[in-house]
Amino acid sequence: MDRIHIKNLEIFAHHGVFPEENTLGQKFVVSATLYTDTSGAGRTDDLTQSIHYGEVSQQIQAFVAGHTFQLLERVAEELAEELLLTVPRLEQVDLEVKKPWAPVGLPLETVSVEITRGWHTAYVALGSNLGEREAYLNGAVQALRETRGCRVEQVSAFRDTAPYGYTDQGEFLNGCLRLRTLLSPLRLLDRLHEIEQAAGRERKIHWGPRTLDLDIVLYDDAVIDLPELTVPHRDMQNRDFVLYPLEEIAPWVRHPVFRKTVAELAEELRAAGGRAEEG
Ligand code: A4P
Ligand code: MG
Repeated sequence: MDRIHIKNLEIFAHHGVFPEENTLGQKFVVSATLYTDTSGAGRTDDLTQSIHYGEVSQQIQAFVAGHTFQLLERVAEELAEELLLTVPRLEQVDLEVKKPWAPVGLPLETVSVEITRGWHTAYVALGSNLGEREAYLNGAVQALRETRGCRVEQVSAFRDTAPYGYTDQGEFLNGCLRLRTLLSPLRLLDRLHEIEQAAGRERKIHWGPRTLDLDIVLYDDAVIDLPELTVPHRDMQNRDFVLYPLEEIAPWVRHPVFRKTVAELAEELRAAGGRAEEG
């Protein structure tokens, strides 16, 4: 993607772990690379189709001078989030925060922290088969809309589905949504668990009845294999109640392991009779 650079912006501010740093202050030097599509502005000469580096420089200055944190890591993290939440068209940012006068007691040129943060696209499957099922699913969509760093872009229709796996339970209502998010996969999972808890979710029977189940189906092209998180969802290719709503909002998205589109996976499942057992 195209990039706009702001290099070595000097800012007097008060970050540091020593109390003297917080009172006296010192020089910080910030560099930012802003990722955005500049081609529209490139063709039209219209600044509103790009990012105004002057305004962003002012914003960086005001933010870094206007807060007091202990760690450079925190300065960088908070500043990246502020920029990504407020600067239109900003997809990703690389930030380096340098502290040339860091009180290290040795003749070094500078210390710095450098991070990359950006917007990601995740697909979340929603399910409920207890109580007011539709209200639980709508509540989850609303909770995600209200989550800082989350933008719900599209929600599929909700459909009734027969229980899969443990079949001695009521019908499910299932759907799927597309999310733009600043949250990492594990932070998104934590947030989904919080929303499930708030909906009165109790974990009793594996695959058993639940007021609300929220699963991360896809997260960018990420392939994640951790004890607490598997992405893409390990069984999505066998689940009509995941694939069909997903197909409605993202038929062209490609499974990063099978290298097939969602529409292709859905077609294969239909050809196999609509539902397979866990593979
Ligand atoms: N976990 C791992 N990967 C993920 C992921 N991609 N997204 C971990 C979300 N969580 C993930 O899940 C257990 C643990 O899986 C989580 O703590 C998380 O760390 P859980 O929701 O606590 O327990 P569960 O739901 O009973 O087990 P499981 O295996 O997640 O069940 P599923 O796969 O969610 O299936 N039939 C129909 N028609 N519709 C349904 O929605 N859902 C299920 C539950 C069964 N049958 C169904 C439906
Ligand atoms: Mg689950």
